[in-house]
Amino acid sequence: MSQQVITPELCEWITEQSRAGHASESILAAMLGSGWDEAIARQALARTLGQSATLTAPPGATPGLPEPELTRFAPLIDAGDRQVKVLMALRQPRVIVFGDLLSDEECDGIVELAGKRLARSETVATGSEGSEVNAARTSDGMFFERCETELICKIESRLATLLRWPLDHGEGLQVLRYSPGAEYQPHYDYFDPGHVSTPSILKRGGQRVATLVMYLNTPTAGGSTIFPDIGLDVAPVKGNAVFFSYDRPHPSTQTLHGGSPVLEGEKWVATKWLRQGVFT
Ligand code: PD2
Ligand code: ZN
Repeated sequence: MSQQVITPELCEWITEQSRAGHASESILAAMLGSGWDEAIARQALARTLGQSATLTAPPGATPGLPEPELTRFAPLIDAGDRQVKVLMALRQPRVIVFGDLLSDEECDGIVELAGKRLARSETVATGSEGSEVNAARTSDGMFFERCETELICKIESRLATLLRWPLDHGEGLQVLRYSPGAEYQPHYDYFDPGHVSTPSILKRGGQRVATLVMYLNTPTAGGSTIFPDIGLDVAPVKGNAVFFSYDRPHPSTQTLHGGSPVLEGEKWVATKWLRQGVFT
């Protein structure tokens, strides 16, 4: 097949298959058998049947979600090499604010390492594959490789213990620097199941299922992490972090969040995104 287009007839056929009781994976298999490109087929499924059609976990995915041990709600959690404070925990959506997750020296060490490699942040391109500079995200950023340095590796091991999620299910740490006026407008961190580039992104460990934003400094004013659906503002405080998880790539998770404009001083954060399976 050359130019493959998602027509109303195709969507109707998918709906019929689904009504007849075929699982989305079998419909996908039938489409691949007829010569459809996998990315387009998955997009057509997502568009017709909704996000749940593309929720299939990759082979070897860890069941459940990252989640710290909070059953006793002790004020401190043992994260292996550090006792981490629990400052706030919301069940639905799951949002937890941690205190003292990183020491001042660790924050300064990450800023020092990342500072030399910053470039204007990009987001997934709106209509095509790849990434692009976006007015909604006016920070500068960079990515570390997983376990790129001893410091990064030590922190990633701590996060794996704290969140009870394997280290190799995490993307490399992303560091962002916001100058005064910079912001990150509200968005979801999961990959949009209807976006053209999502099928290829999902090959590297499946969907994102949780986010941890760690604050590497305390801006003088502004820069809180906001959750508009639930009216929550998290103050950026050096060494603290906000964690949230999402069990499906859908707005009903209420995980819309953003970085409000920095009013005075700079804001530095390190973000760890966790995937369903091994991130390659
Ligand atoms: O810097 C933040 O507060 C922030 C807000 C929203 C970071 C992210 N998203 C992110 O890194 O995904
Ligand atoms: Zn985000």
